[in-house]
Amino acid sequence: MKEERERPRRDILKGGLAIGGIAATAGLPFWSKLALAQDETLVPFTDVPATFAAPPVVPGSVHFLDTREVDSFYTPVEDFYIVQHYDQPEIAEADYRLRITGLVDNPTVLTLDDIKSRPKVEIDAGFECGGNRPSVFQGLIGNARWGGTSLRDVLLEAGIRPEGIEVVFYGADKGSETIRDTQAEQHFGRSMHYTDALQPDVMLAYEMNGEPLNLYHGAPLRVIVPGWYGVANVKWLDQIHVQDRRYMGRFQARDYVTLARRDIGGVERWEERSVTRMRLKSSIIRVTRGPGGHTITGFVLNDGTPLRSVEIKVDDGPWREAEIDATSTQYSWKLFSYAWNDATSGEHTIVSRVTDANGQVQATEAEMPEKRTRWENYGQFPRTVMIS
Ligand SMILES: Nc1nc2c(c(=O)[nH]1)N[C@H]1C(S)=C(S)[C@@H](COP(=O)(O)O)O[C@H]1N2
Ligand SMILES: [Mo]
Repeated sequence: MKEERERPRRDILKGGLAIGGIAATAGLPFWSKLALAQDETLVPFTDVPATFAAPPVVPGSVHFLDTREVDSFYTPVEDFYIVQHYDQPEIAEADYRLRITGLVDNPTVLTLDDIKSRPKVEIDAGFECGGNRPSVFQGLIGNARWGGTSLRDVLLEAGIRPEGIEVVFYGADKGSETIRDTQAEQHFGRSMHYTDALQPDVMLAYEMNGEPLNLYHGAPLRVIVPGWYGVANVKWLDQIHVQDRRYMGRFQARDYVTLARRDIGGVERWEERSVTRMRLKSSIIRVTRGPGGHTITGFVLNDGTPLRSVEIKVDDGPWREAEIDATSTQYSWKLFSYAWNDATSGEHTIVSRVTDANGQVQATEAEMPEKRTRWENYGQFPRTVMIS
């Protein structure tokens, strides 16, 4: 628990630059190099069609960001991607209730004030939609500082009974689902094994980058599971239910399910597996040109395992090490930059790969197990740029 609220770093950065008036970026922290200086320009990707544009934030629809424009450690709330599968319910704070039900010793109903009066925690967490992919140039991403309270403490007070193994999170948003010939109204729901739900970093968040959570991101309360794909972060949370068996809702058991060829105890099978922890992934998102040369920037997301390196390859050249933002935290995204000082004019293919502290290396798409669904796209993502 943090005693004092820290301001998001981008605010500090703005203030610092205004007062300091520092001209060069040398000596400044990594993230301050991201904002384009006057003498810097974006180098065009030739793999991005001229017509490509990030959709505006419109009520009820999906939004992804233009990753070429990422220029801060914290994604501004107005740029952060938005995904939901049903409606966007508007919940009056005064009417809000969080029900904790099922196999608990103390079933509870909490108001927003009850939740806010609990000890506050803040955590930097970046995540991507499990459906993030090259066709949107990885725009279903964001990194924010989340403020809220510990889910673990709430669950411990409710007292999960010995037979309670599955913790289900329900959102207030609803839609109609058809299963065979039956139609039923359903609320968005996701579940976790109780050992995952009791991990100390899982939180009930009511703030994003120091502001109250807005409608699009799940006001007034959502789950944040650091290190997991976005789908775990249930928005408009209004019930937590503990049960003694698997939850079978659509977004747990049928959708957000990866179908991939795997070795199952020595037998090769098509395995269906729910999207959970983020897989080790890096991607290049922008190239800039300044007086000193070119800079390649990208991001890394994973489950929180420390990283060993990020490397860049230009055309058929060797892998060369990039610099990882040293101020990144365990569950934030990790931005990286590479000083591409020997760029020659013409079109080039550039790609990144990340290696974690366990020696796991981000593979190429061709090296990965055969996969039949769009979920969990984490192979290397080659980009093409034109150097003038
Ligand atoms: N209640 C509810 N929560 C939800 C969803 C939803 O449809 N309903 N979508 C999930 C998915 S698939 C993602 S990727 C994230 C997106 O969170 P964001 O819109 O704040 O970026 O929310 C998750 N939480
Ligand atoms: Mo998602």
